[in-house]
Amino acid sequence: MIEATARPVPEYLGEVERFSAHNYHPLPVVLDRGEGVWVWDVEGNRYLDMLSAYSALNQGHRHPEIIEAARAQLDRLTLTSRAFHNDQMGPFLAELCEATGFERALPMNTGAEAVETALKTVRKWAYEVKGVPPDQAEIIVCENNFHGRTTTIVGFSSEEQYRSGFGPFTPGFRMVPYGDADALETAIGPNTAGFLVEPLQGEGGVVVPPEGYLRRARALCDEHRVALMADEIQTGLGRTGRLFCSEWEDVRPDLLIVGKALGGGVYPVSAVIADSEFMDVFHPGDHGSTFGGNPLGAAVGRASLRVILDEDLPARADRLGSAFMSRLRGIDSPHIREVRGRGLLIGVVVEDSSGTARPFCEALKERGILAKETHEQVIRFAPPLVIDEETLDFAFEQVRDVLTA
Ligand code: PXG
Repeated sequence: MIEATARPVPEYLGEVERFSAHNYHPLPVVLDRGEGVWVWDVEGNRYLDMLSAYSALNQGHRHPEIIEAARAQLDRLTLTSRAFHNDQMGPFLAELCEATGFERALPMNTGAEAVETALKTVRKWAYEVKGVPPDQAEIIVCENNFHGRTTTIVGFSSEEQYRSGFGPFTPGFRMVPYGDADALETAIGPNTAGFLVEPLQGEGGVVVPPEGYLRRARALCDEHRVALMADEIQTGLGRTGRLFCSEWEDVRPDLLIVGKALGGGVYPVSAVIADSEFMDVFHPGDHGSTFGGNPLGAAVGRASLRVILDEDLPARADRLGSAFMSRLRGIDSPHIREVRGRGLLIGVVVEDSSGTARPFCEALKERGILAKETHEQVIRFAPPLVIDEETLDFAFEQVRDVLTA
């Protein structure tokens, strides 16, 4: 391996401060290597990655099979134009449909693009299939949602910071409280095209909706012919202890939106998956993406999906996550207000004098654990799903010591 010539940490931080837009506030750690659940900084310190790039690293850093698939594809063909076929996209989409039980899939790259694709699909379906009058389609979304950063998507965010300064926004969205099926029922009207929901809100602070919520939402969507869109970009592909979080309530959405871990931590790969009733609204030229379905992304997507299925990562997340969560619930600390989540997507709601979780994340970093607060007061623990018991024990001890110090 070629060792990078490491510079002092302040040089890296100063460079980013000087040349990067200031749209993030990262912990002051500079990483240069990763393997499995571990990452190393430029000084050679090792950390356990408990954030996993917001669940994009479910298979761990540089999973050998994914790296091998990427490498093999790099040596053959990386990008074609969608004006031609490539030999990877078809198998990728077939395997995705096979694994999820849907008829068709539309490949994109980032999560936000997949969400936008789902919104476009549902609007077009509303006009062409459901019969909503032109330009009248409405889409219902939830308070406290996170679906990405495009102007349309932040336009229906309830988070002031995500919206502020970015208007004017796309019309046609209506917001209801998350977890409240009665509010959803009230909001549905004759022009309602779709309902966009996270089966568990990740960015919103690891919020688990009340039992039965998704099932009732499914029933309401059926009753009123509304397309149910499940944003499983963060919750999908094993993270919550099921292949998809909607399975916790035996719900099959009309449109399944996936991203993040579909790229195995190697490459951005996302997709919207649905039956022909929805997907067949698209005709050549209606929608597209330069990179969506490219051979490198498709090869990486195939390997990423295969690893999740072959290693049964959903079952692993279920088993290890339940154990970790009950141990966290057993910590006697005045700082812990609540522990919540599913599988290996766990939020610890904390309270300290400063009112934020960041000091705890900084203390964890000193003990070799990388975690990040979401929504100021929630520490999210979401390690790669390939983590083992022993490493989780180590993580638990550090978390317990930091929260009881
Ligand atoms: N849906 C959900 C549920 C997500 O968590 C997206 C969509 C958007 O995916 P892309 O690939 O477009 O980022 C997410 C992303 C950030 C940030 O700083 C985003 C996420 C998590 C943490 C930070 O924008 N989740």
